[in-house]
Amino acid sequence: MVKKISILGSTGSIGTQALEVIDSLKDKFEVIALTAGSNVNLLSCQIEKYQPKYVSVKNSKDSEYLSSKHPDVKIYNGEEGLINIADIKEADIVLVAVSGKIGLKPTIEAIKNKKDIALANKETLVMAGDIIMKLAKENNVKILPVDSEHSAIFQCLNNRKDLKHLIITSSGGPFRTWEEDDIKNAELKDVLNHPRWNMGKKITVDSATLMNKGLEVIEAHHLFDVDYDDIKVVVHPQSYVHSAVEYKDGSIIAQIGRPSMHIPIQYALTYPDRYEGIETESFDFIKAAKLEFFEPDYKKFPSLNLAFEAGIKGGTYTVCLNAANEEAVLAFLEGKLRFFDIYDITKQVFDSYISINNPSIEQILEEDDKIRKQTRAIIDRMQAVI
Ligand code: MN3
Repeated sequence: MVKKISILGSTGSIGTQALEVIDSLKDKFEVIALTAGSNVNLLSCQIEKYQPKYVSVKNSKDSEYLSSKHPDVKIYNGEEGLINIADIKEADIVLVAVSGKIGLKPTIEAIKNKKDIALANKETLVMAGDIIMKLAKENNVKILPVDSEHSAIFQCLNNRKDLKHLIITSSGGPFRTWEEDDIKNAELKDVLNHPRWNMGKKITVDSATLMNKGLEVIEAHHLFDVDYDDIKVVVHPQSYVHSAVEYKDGSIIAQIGRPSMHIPIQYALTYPDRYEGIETESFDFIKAAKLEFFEPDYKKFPSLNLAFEAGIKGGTYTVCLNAANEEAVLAFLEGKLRFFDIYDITKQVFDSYISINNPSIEQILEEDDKIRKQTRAIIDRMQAVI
């Protein structure tokens, strides 16, 4: 059977790698829709190559341009365009690979339309995990994780009722072996020099603070319905063990492989089947030789603790964590903040935050807006002082 796929965010890191996976499995997929932000040139090339029926871009000027270039394709724009794409009846699966809160509403729409979701967007579960998982259950929709750690757990977890722990691995990021004082003064180029994974800039900064791991803990809590007390983070610099589950009887099942995003992306798209795709070279246990595991250093990387705290507190605390952190990361990428300010500002906003219990999607988005404004105001005041 050919699976019809819509890709939200086709020009980003996950989107382009998903299309590489699809290239290697041509007879398995038909690309029905593509969406992108503002990378119109790449999107136009993708339209030519994959001939989707539907496309959406961020602004109307770009959609007019693309319509003139590709008159046979229905081209939408804006947030509404993304919702229209999520609504397409023909699609079997929707890959949500946009980054940021823009992914939230289209994901909900696609779930309501009973489309399986390959989920690469972190914000969806961090901001609205309770709502999303409940909706998926009601609509009998599968949420297939794309992130390597969650894909690993998904592959290992065949017996939820006898689960004891989730073990989420972390490479430790670029500062694993650095001294605390050196980390405080780390520069952008040090931060962007991730040892194992090649990713977008925002997530690379999050990997350096270990906030990325914290957000992944929150995602795992929702995806697999596991208490925070039963989620352990283990630093594993080689990144071969992508995560593991421990059962009541003491058995631990881990998913192991070379660090490549193609494998988890492919599994989310082809689930429950497996095919020979791009990554044909086997993992070599002998060459790998050494697998190391360490306890995370919560003192050097306090963001990880803050994420656990937000998750345990629940409500809109995770919305606060996510929004404040993202604004601080963006300011760091713009050269407005030092590396350690990212945590300090996030913590400051978080500590003064009052959460809403059982929020609606509208409330979540309102809180997100409010927290971002507040965070930016703090950052601007710091600029004024400097
Ligand atoms: Mn990950």
